[in-house]
Amino acid sequence: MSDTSTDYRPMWQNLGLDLEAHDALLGAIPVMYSQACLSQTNRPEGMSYFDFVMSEIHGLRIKELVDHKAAGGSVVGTFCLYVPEELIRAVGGQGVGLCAGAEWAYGEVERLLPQNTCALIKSAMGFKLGKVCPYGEVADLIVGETTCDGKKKMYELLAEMAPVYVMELPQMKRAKDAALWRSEIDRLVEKLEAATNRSLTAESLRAAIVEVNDKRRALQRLNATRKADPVPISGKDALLAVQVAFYDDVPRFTTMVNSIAEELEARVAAGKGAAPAAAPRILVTGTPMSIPNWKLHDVIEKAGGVVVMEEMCTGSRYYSRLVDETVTDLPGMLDAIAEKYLDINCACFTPNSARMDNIIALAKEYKADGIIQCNLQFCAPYQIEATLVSRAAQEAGIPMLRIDTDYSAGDMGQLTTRVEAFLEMIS
Ligand code: BJ8
Repeated sequence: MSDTSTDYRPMWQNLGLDLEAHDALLGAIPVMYSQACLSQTNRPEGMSYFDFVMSEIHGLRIKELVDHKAAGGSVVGTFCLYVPEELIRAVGGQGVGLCAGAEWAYGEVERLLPQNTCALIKSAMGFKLGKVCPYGEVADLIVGETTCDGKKKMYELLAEMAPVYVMELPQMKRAKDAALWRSEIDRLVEKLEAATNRSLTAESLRAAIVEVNDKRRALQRLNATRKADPVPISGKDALLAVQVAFYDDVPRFTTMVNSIAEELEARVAAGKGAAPAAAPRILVTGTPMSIPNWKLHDVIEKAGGVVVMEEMCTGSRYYSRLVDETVTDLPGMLDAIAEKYLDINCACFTPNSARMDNIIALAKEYKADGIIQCNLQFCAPYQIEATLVSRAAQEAGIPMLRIDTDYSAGDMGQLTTRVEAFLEMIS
C-alpha cells in the first residue's frame, strides 16, 4: 500500500454509491477516529500503518478490490465469523466483513425493520439502503448464516437488493449438528465454485489455510503482549487491529501485525506501557464492535482503565483457534475447517457454557481486575446470556459491570459515570 492522492469519486460513482451521503460519512469517521485513537499518547509507532489504512478505508483498499475483480478475482462479503474465509480465498476470492458500527439512514431502516432491532443489523441495513458502503457494493456475493433471528430475517430483505447466500448454522453442538454443519461447508464450496467459476483444489485450500492461520498467529502474537504489566498497547489500538483484519489484504496485514508485535515485545522487555502500571485492567466481553465503534474502549481508557483483552468476535473469538494444518487431503481439510468454525462460542448456541469458561480463563490469563460485558440492546442471545456470564464472574470472584448500549452517543454521559464508578471500585 502506498500513499496516493487519487480521486476516488468516479470509482464510488461506478459502484453506485450516493456520493453526497458518502461524503457525509467520510467526513464523520475521521473526526471519530481522531477523537478516539489519534488523541492517544504513547502509541506504538507501528500503529501508523493502521492510521493509514483508516485514512484509505474507502479509497485505496476499495481500488485494490476493484482491481482484483478486473483481474478475474471475486469479492465475497460476510457478516459473521462462522463463514470460513479460507474457502473464499481458495477460489480466488477476497473476503470482506460487512458489519457496520455506526447509525446510518435509520429513518429508512425503520420502515423495513422494527425499531427494537439491534444496532448491528440496523446499521448494516442502513449502509446498504443509504448506498454509503463500497465494500457491500463491490461484493459479488454476500454469504449470510442462520445465527440470530434478526440476521436471518435481515438476509431475506437484503436478498432483494444483492446476491445473498445463507449457510445453515446449527444451534447446538452435538454429533448430528456437526454433521449438518460439515454438509453446509460442502454446500458453500459448491456455491463459491459456481459463483467464481473456479474449482477448489487441495493446493489452493492448503495455501489459504496457511495464509489465514498466519494472520491469526500474528494477532495471537500481538495480543499475547497485552498480558504484560504495564500493557504495551491500548485496548483501542488492539481492537482496531482486529477490526482491520476483516478488510485488509491478508499477507500485508500479517506482515504489519508481526512488525507491531515485535515492537510491542521490545516495549514489554523495556517495561514501557501505553497506560500506567496502576491502571485497572479490564476484559471486555459481548457483541462485536465494528468500525467505527470504539465507544466503550474510549470511555474505559479515558476514565483511566486499560482494556487488556476482548472476548468477542472482534477479539479473541476471531484469532484464538487455528485450522489444523497437519491434514493435507481435500476432504480432511474441509473436516478441519468445519471443526474449527463450529468451535466458536456464539450466544446463538445452546448451551454455550464453553464461552463462560473461556471468559474466566482469559480474565485470569490477562490478569484482569474486572470484566465489563457490553451487549447491544435488543440482542436477545447475548443479553440473556449476560446472566450466565455474571454468574460465572461472581463464582470466580471477578468484579463485573454489565452494559447494554447501541451505536448512539446519547448514553455517553451515563456510561462514563458507570465506568468511572466501576474503575474506582476495583482500583
Ligand atoms: S459469531 S456474535 S458475528 S452471530 S448483536 S446481529 S447476535 S442480535 S453479531 Fe455475531 Fe456471528 Fe455470533 Fe459473532 Fe444478532 Fe446479537 Fe445483533 Fe449479533
